[in-house]
Amino acid sequence: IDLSVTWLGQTMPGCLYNASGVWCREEGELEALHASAAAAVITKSATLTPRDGNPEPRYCRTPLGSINSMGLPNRGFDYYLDYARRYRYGSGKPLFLSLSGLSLDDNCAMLRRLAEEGLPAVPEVNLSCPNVPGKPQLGYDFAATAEALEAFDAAYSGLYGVKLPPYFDPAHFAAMAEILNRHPRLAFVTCINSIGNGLVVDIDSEAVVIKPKDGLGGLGGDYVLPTALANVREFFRLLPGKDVVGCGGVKSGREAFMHILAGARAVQVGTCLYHEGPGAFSRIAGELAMLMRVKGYRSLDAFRGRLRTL
Ligand code: RRO
Repeated sequence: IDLSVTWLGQTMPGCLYNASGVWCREEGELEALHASAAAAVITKSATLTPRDGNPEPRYCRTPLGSINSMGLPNRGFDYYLDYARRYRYGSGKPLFLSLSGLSLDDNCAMLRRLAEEGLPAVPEVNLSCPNVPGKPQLGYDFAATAEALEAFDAAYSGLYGVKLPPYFDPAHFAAMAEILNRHPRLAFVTCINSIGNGLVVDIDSEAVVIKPKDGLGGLGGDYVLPTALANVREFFRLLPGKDVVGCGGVKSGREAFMHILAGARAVQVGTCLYHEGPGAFSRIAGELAMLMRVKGYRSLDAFRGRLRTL
């Protein structure tokens, strides 16, 4: 069974890697991902300067997944750029740098720095952080997203991707796709970031479970799988010539299979990785390979996007 994926001009050894934010803030974590069965590595969303993030508790596991309001804690762009300079690209595992500037100027400054260095690392610009108080998710503002993509094109000369928030209406899928399709060097979209501003309530304490924003936070895990699949499917159909990276609710080979059937080129693992650690990648890859064997599929190309309708 062949789980390799060819995209962005290279072939990576599998289809699974981490969702940005999980197990990727520190060099030691990134190296553990690189040493694991993950097929690629993406760094924690970077801002121009380091941030401590929101007050704790800011992450909570729940029976159906997770809620977080981390608030973009990260070591700052220079730390991840330095890691990218030293990364072992020869392993065949691509390195993605997630960028989440607090302004359009900050995002463009980071993209220009990356372009100057000429590194093979690929940017995934985060248009969908739900957790910085006072900063709305850019991906929900279509005019601002259109303006941002024009500026990214001017700042960066290579292929890049964006991390999108979940959308919930066909009119929004169509409007965002029309904007994204104006940009040939936008090579991929990652669907989805957490479902923003959910609220988890604990009955015993009669309280919220995380401190920032009076308990509101981004949902991940089982809660988000159907929403993630819908976003992967719709953008797969609406963005011909671009790749869709599936992210949301993957905890076994079964959900990875669903994402690929919906059209995903590669699949990211967030909440499950947070709870299980990098050993999750070999387990999920093994389960996916077993499911493919049972179904008679020998490569991901044999079923990618071939979801049937009734
Ligand atoms: O750091 C966070 O709070 C965070 C970010 Br930047 C994001 O994009 N998605 C998320 O669930 N949390």
